Amino acid sequence: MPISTFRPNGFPRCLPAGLVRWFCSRKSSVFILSLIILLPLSGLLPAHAEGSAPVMTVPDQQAVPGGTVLIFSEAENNPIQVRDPEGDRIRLGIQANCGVLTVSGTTGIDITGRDTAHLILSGPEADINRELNGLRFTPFSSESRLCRLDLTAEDQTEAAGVTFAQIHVLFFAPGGPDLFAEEGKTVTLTALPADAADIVWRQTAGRAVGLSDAGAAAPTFVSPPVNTGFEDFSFSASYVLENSPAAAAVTVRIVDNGISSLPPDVTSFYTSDFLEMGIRLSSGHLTELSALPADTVSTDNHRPASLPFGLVSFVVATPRAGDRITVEFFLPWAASEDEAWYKYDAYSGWYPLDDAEFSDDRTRVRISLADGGSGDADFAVNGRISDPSALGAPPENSTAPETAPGDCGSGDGGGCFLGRMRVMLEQLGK
Ligand SMILES: [Ca+2]
Ligand SMILES: [Ca+2]
Ligand SMILES: [Ca+2]
Repeated sequence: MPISTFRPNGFPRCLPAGLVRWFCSRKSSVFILSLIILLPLSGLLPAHAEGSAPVMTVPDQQAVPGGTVLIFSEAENNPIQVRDPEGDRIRLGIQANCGVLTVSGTTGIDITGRDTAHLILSGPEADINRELNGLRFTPFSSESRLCRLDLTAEDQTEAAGVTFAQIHVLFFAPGGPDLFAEEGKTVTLTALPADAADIVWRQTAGRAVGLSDAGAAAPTFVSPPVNTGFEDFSFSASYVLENSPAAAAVTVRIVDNGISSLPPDVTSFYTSDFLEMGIRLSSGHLTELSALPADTVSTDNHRPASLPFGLVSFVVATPRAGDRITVEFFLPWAASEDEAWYKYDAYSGWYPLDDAEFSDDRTRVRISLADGGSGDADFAVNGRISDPSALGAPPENSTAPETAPGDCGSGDGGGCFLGRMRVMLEQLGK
């Protein structure tokens, strides 16, 4: 599973106090043009012709002390690069929502907006990449906040469309809390030594959040909705180490992810293509949440023709073992009439959830899941529901899967369920 907390650039992998272990999530990603994204803009963009649009490679989320200049470069291990498949001239735009951008200008290519929030570079691919290697981003203030860089790349020679990418930059106030995380992400509290025993975690400040397991060495929670810059959440743990009582404390600062259009009780997050989505539970609490790229599961077995928002994977702690809950997803845009909510498992392949309920405008969808029942990927009555699923369009020229979910048969002693779980978790990289 991608880990979604941040290790600030230049910080040691473990803080001196040993309270928190920082993780970095997966490295550079390539964000390919989405025709669906372009549809609303079709009147503004040139028609697709021969040739291909440029492709960008951007670093994963960045976390740096507020007020410092963030440099994107190969030396800093966070370069931004762009490539056109035909080697055509490129026009690259970068827009920042909370600071200014500049490049050295040594290549002599066309540059507009130096030292502003909207920088545009036009020229040959090699020169643009030379300018990007050392791109400087200076935030307006030293506050803790999440900033966004929106990138667009166009082929200047061919009318081949536009590629989009986005980089999140988490600026944090120096001397602040132990851990920073973005709203709508899985946060792991890793304050304790490996041989700690008799652990009891409790929350000491901030709005109440639910930990995955108050007796675990490294419990998780999903950062709740924040629409006011940031909020702090503090936790303490008592434990026994080598027969002696010990204690630890962690404060986590959750920073607004920039999504404020959803109701206040909806946990918002970005899909793997940076589309805005939300999730709300009828009861229980989220302890893990990940938005995964659509190709995380590559199997073709009844695969939907498209998975426009990628996969959403989450774990819910239910109030009681065996509980049934309703999970409501808030979609980036209205689902079309033929799209359905799909689940995947390695035995049945992809299958639509027949009881998924869409709102009248099809911008929301509700699914019902039971701990230990159909739709719970851990197949156990254990107070946790684990669910990877996605919005999808029906596969072309395909019949429905013959094996319905949860139909392993009553006499298989659980081996079928365990096999399904094992293969599916392997495929999801858990
Ligand atoms: Ca091209
Ligand atoms: Ca927000
Ligand atoms: Ca379960």
